[in-house]
Amino acid sequence: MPDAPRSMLGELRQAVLDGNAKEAAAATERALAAGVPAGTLVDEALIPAMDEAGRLFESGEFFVPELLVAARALKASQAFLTPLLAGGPAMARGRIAIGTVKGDMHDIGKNLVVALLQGGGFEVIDLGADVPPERFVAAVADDRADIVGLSALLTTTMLQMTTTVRALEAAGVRGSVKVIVGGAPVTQRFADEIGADGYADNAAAAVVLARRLMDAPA
Ligand code: B1M
Repeated sequence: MPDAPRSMLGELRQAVLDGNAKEAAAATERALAAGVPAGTLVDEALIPAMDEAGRLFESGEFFVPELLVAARALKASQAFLTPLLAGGPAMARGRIAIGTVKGDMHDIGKNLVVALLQGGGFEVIDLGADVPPERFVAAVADDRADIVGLSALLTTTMLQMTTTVRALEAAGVRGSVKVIVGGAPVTQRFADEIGADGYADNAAAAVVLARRLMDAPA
């Protein structure tokens, strides 16, 4: 990549880390105008910025307020990128209800998954963050979702994935829906243990997985 776009990625990364929403939006607009693809801005500026914020949090240099303003700056950038990422063909590949599980407020990664699923031709019901199991059940029973997507970023809230799968079983709708799971602490092994139909470790892989599950017999 030429030097100018590379330095633009650095500017965006820094604006997010500084929690400067105005500069994050401006840096995003500059980079897009210079032809840097939206996906590159996500992969090489936004995700590394949040990884760095996580490292600074662990080392005691960042506290929750710094994480919050960094997340707000990231969302200022994401507002420009989401329509570009979601701009794929509307092919109605299937209906996916997705949310971050109960007790978990982290929604940046989930929002990326939503954008790429929309770009991949899925109809997405975005349930938001801190979603109780009964809301996922209703998305299947009432809104007839083909797939339920569960995101979790905390080792503690991963357990809500188990609770949600059990709630789908108890409501008698587990057989009519595929369940996919993801989020930083989640693994394929955990997905297998809780009886999920699939695990994806990033947003692009979630789209591939959802397509594969829609093609598979129920
Ligand atoms: Co929090 N937080 N946080 N946090 N936070 C983490 C997750 C943590 C790892 C930081 C750390 O200690 N290093 C740590 C968790 C430790 C653990 O449980 N193992 C942590 C903690 C401890 C906490 C609090 C408890 C802090 C406190 O209050 N003392 C608190 C909990 C609040 C709650 O949820 N109840 C808390 C709060 C927050 C903020 C609100 C301040 C903010 C979130 C803002 C928001 O999301 N709106 C925040 C942030 C920003 C982070 C870090 C720094 C960044 C997370 C992020 O957005 N990553 C994070 C450290 C880190 O991850 N490096 C951290 C970027 C994002 C693109 O990646 O979400 O992993 P990710 O999504 C990826 C994949 O995982 C995957 O695709 C995405 C894109 O590729 N994916 C899926 C995600 N969902 C998927 C679903 C799928 C498939 C793939 O299918 C359905």
